[in-house]
Amino acid sequence: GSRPAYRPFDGSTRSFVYGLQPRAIQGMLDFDYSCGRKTPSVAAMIYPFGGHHIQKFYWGTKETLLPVYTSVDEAVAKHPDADVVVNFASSRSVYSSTLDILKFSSQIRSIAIIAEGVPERHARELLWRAKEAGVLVIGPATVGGIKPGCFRIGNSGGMMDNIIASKLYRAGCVGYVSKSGGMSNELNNILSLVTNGTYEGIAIGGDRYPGSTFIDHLLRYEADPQCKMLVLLGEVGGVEEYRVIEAVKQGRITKPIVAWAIGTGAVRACGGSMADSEMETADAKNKAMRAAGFVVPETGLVKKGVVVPKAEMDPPVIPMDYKWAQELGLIRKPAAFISTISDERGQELLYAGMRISDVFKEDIGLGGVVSLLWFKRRLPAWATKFIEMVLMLTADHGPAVSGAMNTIVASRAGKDLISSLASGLLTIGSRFGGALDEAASMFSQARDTGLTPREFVDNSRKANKLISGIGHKIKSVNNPDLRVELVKEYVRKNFPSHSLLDYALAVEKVTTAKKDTLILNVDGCIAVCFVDLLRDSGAFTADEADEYIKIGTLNGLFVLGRSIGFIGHHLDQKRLRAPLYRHPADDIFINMADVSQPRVLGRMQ
Ligand code: Q5B
Repeated sequence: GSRPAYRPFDGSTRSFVYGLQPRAIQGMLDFDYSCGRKTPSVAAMIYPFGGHHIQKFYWGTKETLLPVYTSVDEAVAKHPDADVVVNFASSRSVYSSTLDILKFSSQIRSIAIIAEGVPERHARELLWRAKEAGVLVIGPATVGGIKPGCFRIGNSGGMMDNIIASKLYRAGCVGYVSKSGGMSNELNNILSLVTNGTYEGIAIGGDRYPGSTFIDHLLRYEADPQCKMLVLLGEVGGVEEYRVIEAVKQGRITKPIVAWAIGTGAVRACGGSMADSEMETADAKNKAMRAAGFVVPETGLVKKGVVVPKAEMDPPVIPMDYKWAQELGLIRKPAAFISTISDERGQELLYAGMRISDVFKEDIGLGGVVSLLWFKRRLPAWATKFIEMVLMLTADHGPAVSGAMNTIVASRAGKDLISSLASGLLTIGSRFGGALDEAASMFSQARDTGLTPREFVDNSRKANKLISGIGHKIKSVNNPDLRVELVKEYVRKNFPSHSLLDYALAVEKVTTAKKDTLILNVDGCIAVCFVDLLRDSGAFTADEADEYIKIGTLNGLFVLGRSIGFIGHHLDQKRLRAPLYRHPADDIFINMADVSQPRVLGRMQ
């Protein structure tokens, strides 16, 4: 790249993020936007699983797309301008992925390794290989670092409000290096208060073998003319601070340097922060650094003219994330959906307010569940039993009915359960199985308007309208449908009233007198009984009863019941390994006009 070696990140740095880390990437993009960058610092993601795809992110108030590649190879080939990888691979896969990335060291010049718990053996080998290839490694076990106004590694710098408060959207003049990312946030804050802010900050990570150490970064800052002052935040454990002291003594570091080793009360801390000897204690380091002249110069750098104060600029406003704003109670929005029947958000699933455990404790049965989810109320036992009876009665009526046929044909065409079931269900309609709602409405209207059964039949005939719920292809007065008999028997015995059923049976008397197949069929019988239930159970108002008929509830009974049978037919065909069905051509009368010659309309002879 065009950047000098001492400046691995600047305002045009582009990177790859290894691993699926949408939150971290959004954080990097928000940072970029606040810096006034014209292009996002993340060029693409690399994730070996799930195939090549695209993910959406915010870019300020708008949205932008980032590709996800499955290999470093592809990413590098597609984005020759990217020279940094932020590697979020886990401690298990970080070794192999970093080796993979190092293969492209002619393009990738820096790698940040975020994973904690990388085996020391792996860390040391990676470190050695990176050094061979001349690649800068930051980490493992670090958030990475931040270059204000230019580039942010992953989550470095914390939340956006932190970034804005510490003015990290624009460069200051202080380069620092620390171990932990948490302490970096504190340093960013302090530097924004007592200096013109951070020029660059790197957290080298807490492991015993970091890819780069204090001295590596401080020497870069020393070489970088835009960095005017150095800060070192050391820790108890390790001897890296002494290498910095050496460099100051040798005159390799000449810029003013402020340093402190934290942990003066400790001999042991986390990760690499382990004091193995007297030299490694924080006290010893602080003493040595003081002796080497690490102090804040009395005369400020501004006075000396080393730092020329610049006018402050306001960063562009980054919109707050919707979820966050909502959590803070800053915004409200009308919900796009309303739902009133069930709720799974709490500890226990609720059906119309009833806990699922109570559904079983009180043994409300399938009829009880239907009454909760369809009618949002508990119905009396005679009613829920009736619902169950309907589901059982309508569960199947042999393979020859149109819906079962379609299920079977679809199943034999190789379709799956859902497709075959749907194929059967889509056959349910005004002639087959789906006549309940219309039957309920026709019979109740006729009765409510005071028509006698005969007048109702005559009026329908005059209007050329078939009465829904009347007629059957097979069943007749002489071959009665036993399902209908069972329903009638149950209703007569258990319902508080069955006036519409009685009216429908009077209608049946009239129609069967004309033709013995014009019986009150299973759809019609269930429908009129359900109207009796809705109207006279005491559980519904008259308006509610009418509404349930209008919104198509009753066909739901047949659909739900018959789904049991259609699924059975599908499984049956699969079990039988039934081959593809093709209807015999001799069973289809084909009558086709010959239209092979062009026909001219309206030509005068
Ligand atoms: N006529 C059911 O027709 C069927 C009349 C009528 C007045 C009527 C027919 C009909 C209304 C819809 C209905 C549910 C198509 C049926 C079900 C579930 C199932 C199925 C299974 C299962 C039967 C012959 C003569 C004609 C017609 C007159 C017919 N229906 N008049 N009101 N409703 N009903 N569907 O046998 O003078 O000769 O011209 O549409 O309730 O689907 O098991 O199969 O569980 O799966 O083909 O039980 O009734 O009779 O159409 O040749 O009519 O009777 O006008 O008079 P068919 P068509 P005309 S239960």
